[in-house]
Amino acid sequence: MKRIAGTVVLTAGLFTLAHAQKVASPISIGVGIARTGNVALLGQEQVIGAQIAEKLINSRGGINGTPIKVVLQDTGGDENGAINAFQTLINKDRVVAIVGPTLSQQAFAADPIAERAKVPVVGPSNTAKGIPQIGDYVARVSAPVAVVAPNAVRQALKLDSKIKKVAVLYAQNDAFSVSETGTFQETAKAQGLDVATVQRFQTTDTDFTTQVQAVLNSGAQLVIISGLAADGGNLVKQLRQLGYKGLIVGGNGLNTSNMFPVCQKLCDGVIIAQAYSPAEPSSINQLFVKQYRAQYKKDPPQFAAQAYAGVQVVVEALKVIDKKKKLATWDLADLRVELNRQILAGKYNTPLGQISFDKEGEVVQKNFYVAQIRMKDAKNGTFVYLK
Ligand code: 1QQ
Repeated sequence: MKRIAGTVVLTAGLFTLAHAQKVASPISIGVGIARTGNVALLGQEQVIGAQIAEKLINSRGGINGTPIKVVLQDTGGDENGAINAFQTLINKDRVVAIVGPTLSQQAFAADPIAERAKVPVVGPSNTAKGIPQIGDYVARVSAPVAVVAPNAVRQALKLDSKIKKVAVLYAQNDAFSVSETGTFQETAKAQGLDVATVQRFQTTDTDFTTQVQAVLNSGAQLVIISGLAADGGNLVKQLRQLGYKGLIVGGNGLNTSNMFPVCQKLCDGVIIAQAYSPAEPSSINQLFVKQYRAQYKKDPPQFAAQAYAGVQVVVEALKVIDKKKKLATWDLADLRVELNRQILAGKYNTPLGQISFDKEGEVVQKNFYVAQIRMKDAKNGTFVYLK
């Protein structure tokens, strides 16, 4: 309580509505991803995926006739940004669930906020080990690096069976990169390769001369990078500029054409495993591809497809709940709890193919792929899917 000019003024907090909050139409689904900073190189594709989902789902009747609204909050690239975005989505926007954040590094900080508030989180791109185990309310549609990343190494060996020595580099300040390099190093050893050097860097680094020199000195015939798009792109560029000629495997953080302006023509040849293929024949994927192509004149990338799948999973779970008891009659807190249960129980035909979740919220997905970057010129390139 404050006293102003002799009058008692109650602080705003005391006026907070004590009665339960109902669920409003349109149904608000939170999307908390990076729209600014370097991590937006990855997050931009997620915004597109979520927006296409909103449009397509509403054009097909929303949730049994009730439209959805995708509420975007920018997480920026760090933990605090993700925590703030999650708090806004939960308390101010009052979303039923959150699709986000962009990085595992952010998920380990922000997901516990949603967990405590009992708000379901569907990770659209968090691939580090341990994400679903953050809590009961945390699931992901992004297959873990432990499953996805080995495919890229096996593909590199298919392209060049003479590879014996590999150099591994990773961003030591990023949880996903640390997790992914663990998988890459185990895979290399399991394939009988000699890990000749392991080099560390920061996602904020721009100069990689020391690391590249170590790679060149090691005599590596394959370089494997776990980092994010800006640092990863610069590292690829400097490897080539300083004379490295062998194959390069990039991890999931390099999995975007938004890296092309960084390494330009020198991006050519980078091999990256994929949890999505535009060629996936399901009708929902073909619809998604059509929408994406109509707007962007190219095939959709993995991060857009995964964000689409994240929104879709929430919507389909809501449809099931709504059929039993109309969403408008639910208490928001109760609906969030029921929605979490239903998300984990369902099977979904998504652009990623058919997916479901195990009881911890880990995605169960069948098909994985490997693509190689092909640059036409300094600006334009494509991800060519390999057999
Ligand atoms: C993670 C990732 C990122 C590179 C995706 C954007 O896989 O942080 O888990």
